[in-house]
Amino acid sequence: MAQRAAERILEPVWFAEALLTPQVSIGIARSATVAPTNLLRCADTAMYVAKSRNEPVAVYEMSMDAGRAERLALVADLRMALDRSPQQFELHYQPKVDLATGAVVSCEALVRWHHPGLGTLAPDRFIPLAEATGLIDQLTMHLVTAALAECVAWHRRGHAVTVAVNLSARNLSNATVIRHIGEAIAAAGARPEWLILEITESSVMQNPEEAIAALSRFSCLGVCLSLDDFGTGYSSLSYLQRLPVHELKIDQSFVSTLTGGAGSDSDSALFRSIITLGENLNMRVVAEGVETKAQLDAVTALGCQVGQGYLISRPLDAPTFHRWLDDYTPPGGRPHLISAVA
Ligand code: G
Ligand code: G
Ligand code: MN
Repeated sequence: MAQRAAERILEPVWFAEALLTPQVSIGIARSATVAPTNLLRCADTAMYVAKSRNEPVAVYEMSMDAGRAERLALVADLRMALDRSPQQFELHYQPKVDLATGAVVSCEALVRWHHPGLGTLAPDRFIPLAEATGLIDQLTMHLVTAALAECVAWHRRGHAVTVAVNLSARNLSNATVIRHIGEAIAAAGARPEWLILEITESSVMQNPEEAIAALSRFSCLGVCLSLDDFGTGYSSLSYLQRLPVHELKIDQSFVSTLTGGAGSDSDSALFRSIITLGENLNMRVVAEGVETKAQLDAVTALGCQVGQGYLISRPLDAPTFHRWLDDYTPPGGRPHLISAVA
């Protein structure tokens, strides 16, 4: 029955001139194997397993509870770390350079969690949990404060480098986050335009009207807004025009297909179109995930203004990034960065 229901739900439907393809996950628990008071909880667990397996239906088994217990323990640790030892969350910084001059203009702050028992966890291990439990607001506010403190230190050392922090879709629906960020900028002695907030295109498009309203309030603070993973989130172009966004970050999947020989293939046609779109909407265009010299030359030749990626540097911890900035050879000393425009 569940299979049949799933097949029916998965059929595409027309709605307001758009063809929608629904997704469905069904969890089943059977009273033969589960106590009546636990039926709903176990069906819920099975439903999440179905989701994670990308299958429409899953039937509860006892082994599924192992993952659930682990998840609950991690949420408890997350809550505790945020309240008592936020220093467990560490930001790494990855530079973004001006492609015409080679100058470092900004960097993206990327969080890691040094978990006391599990070692260092990447963001995809705990950001989704923080989002699902509402802890993401507290985490984001902590990280913005930490990133601003670093940014002020770079400016004191003579490096005019801005800092970008990633926001989750959920952060947009909490007015407290906006107020806190305004206060954090003032408390750090930073200028609002030193802070860039990155939000993925797909999370903006989850609820564009709400996103436009929230981003407008952020924009009033004077911070810079950046549309992350651009090209993968199916933006409606009319919304894009209304978004108070200053920067488009072209998703790295577009950059990785550029193999040099710019202008010859359809990949660079897409890339060029996004750059033209950015120009016409008065947005700065950043290429993410630049890994090779050929990609760097290609994105520069295609008119992209800013580049970020392993070729320039991997994300670095704060002291290493500080030294990297001090040692970075100024433009001209990095001819490979400007070869493509010469
Ligand atoms: O850091 P990594 O290099 O593995 O980043 C993986 C993903 O995690 C990226 O898509 C990045 O946007 C996201 N991410 C990293 N740090 C943060 C953060 O502080 N907040 C949110 N919401 N996402 C983050
Ligand atoms: O989604 P977001 O754009 O915030 O993600 C940044 C992510 O991309 C981080 O996980 C970061 O470590 C990763 N990243 C940064 N530069 C490169 C690169 O040159 N190549 C690849 N494959 N990943 C990169
Ligand atoms: Mn990002």
